[in-house]
Amino acid sequence: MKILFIYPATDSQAGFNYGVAHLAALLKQAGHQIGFWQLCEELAPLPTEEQFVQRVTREKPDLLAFSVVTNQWAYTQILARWARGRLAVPFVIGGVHTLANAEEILQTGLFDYVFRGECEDAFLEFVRRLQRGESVETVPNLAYAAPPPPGVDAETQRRAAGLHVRINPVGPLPDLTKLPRKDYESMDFQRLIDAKNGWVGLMASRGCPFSCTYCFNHVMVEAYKQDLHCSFQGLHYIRRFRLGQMIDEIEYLLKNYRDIRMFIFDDDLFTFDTAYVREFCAAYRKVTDLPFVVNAHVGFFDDACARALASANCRIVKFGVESGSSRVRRTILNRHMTNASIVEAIATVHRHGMHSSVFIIIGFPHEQRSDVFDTIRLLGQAKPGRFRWTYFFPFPGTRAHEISLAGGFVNAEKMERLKNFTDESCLEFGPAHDFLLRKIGRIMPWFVNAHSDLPTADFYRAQVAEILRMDEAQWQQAAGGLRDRDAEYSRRFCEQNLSHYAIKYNRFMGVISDYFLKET
Ligand code: B12
Ligand code: SF4
Repeated sequence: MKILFIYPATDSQAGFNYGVAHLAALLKQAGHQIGFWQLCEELAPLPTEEQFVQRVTREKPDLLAFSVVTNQWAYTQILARWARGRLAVPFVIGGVHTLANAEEILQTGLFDYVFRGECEDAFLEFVRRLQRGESVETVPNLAYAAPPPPGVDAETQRRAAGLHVRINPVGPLPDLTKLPRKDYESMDFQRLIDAKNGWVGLMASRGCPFSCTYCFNHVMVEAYKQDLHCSFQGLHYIRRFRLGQMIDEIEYLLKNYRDIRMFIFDDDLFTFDTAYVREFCAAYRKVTDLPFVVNAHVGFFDDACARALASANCRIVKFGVESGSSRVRRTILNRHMTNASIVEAIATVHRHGMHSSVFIIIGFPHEQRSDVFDTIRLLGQAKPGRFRWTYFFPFPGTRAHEISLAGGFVNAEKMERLKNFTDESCLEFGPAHDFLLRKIGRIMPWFVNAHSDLPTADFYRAQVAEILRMDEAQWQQAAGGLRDRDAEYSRRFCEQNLSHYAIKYNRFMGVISDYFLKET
């Protein structure tokens, strides 16, 4: 069979879809053909309706298979609507969005089959059964609409009473050590490497031991525990690829693709096991000296771990900090760590000569003005190499979504419309806090500089005071020019060799000048 994967990624950075690359590898191994189309402006202009329909019909797939995260759901429906009725093959959808939304997806009538969770085993079985003309009804992880009663067509039933949906339990999580290498060939991988300036993503593990309220991990764990009737331990949620698999993959990439400059390990928690980190780093050093990036956790990071990473040329260690308010972390996010441990983890990275990067979110439900300034003060004190900030976006199905709804913070229209979390918040707090968030969200590095002991702090304190004094009309006039002003101030301070954070690489990243001056 030919399976054409559609990966909508509009208004988003170009990224590698590991999930589909794994599915594709297994399907190919079983003799199927793969097509893959990533719809992302960074790679090519988005197609018109005619162009979309032409290409999907020209490829003559037997299955159209969408891979979807929540912020692509609105666009995915448009694509499916364009193709529906003009391509007489089953429409299948999988990806993180489906886990908590299978019923809603099926009720649109746009998809025949929904897959939930990690689908390596289940999707292969589904395709096998389809090919043999067997019933797919009992395939694990599958959700579908039951056939309407005789004499009623599905569309009539959907409009009248809603489809009757069946959601099968998920099967056990796939054993990563048995998976073949990802299918890079079908993903037009060189184009992705070039679009990402030589940065190549990898994952050495899946799963995370934490259950932060805004993250998909607790949704996955709950669904799997419920369907498989097991405990967290029994689930074996945290799984790793064999070291040999990882090293083979790195060697394969270096041999078959050009211009790779950096590996990024996208594991939720690369530093979960220090012994593994040491082992990995020793093996990595033997095959390449290319720099790499990992995600760590303040609670799983120490001197030994940092030393091992630095010895293998790890360049950047990333931490999810999210908020500098311990109240918000504890009561809204279910993240238990102290500000002192965050400062120490960042200092450890720097002591070992690496660059630190932290994720920051503003606009949490029940957030006060003082919480946002706690975050800014923490950044000013810890001085990470860079910080990436976004507005909070509570994904449906997560506890954070329930908290946001119960508090009456959600603007449903914005939630449906927003494809990224950097332009505006989909929560509403009242005019004063909303206005503050818009100001900080536009030019966060100035606030951090102003709350630091950097030599430029006084200058930025004056700029921040001016911004905080502005009323709506003054803000409207000034906001559009702030990023240019930031670049101009930064140029001036760089000439004088004075440390400061400035917006760099993308419009929601603050980077310390000591780092980007070395890079140029
Ligand atoms: C790497 C990564 C990225 C990469 C690549 C994205 C990608 N699709 O691979 C980049 C950096 C580009 C990225 C960007 C974003 N990401 Co991201 N990302 C991840 C991360 C860390 C790993 C994804 C992964 O590969 N997992 C492992 C694979 C095996 O799982 P999988 O992709 O879910 O695929 C399996 C199943 O879903 C299923 N499946 C998937 N597709 C299909 C299709 C079919 C037909 C079938 C049958 C099954 C199926 O089978 C797969 C194999 O088991 C996850 C967190 C995580 N640990 O999963 C977040 C995550 C997916 N990202 C998230 C978010 C929010 C984003 C951004 C919106 C961030 C932003 N602010 O811009 C963007 C949106 C990207 C877009 N497409 O628009 C959220 C999504 C939440 C949600 N409800 O949608 C996640 C879950 C993180 C989180 N903590 O909640 N991301
Ligand atoms: S630590 Fe990170 S990956 Fe793990 S549950 Fe929390 S947000 Fe998700």
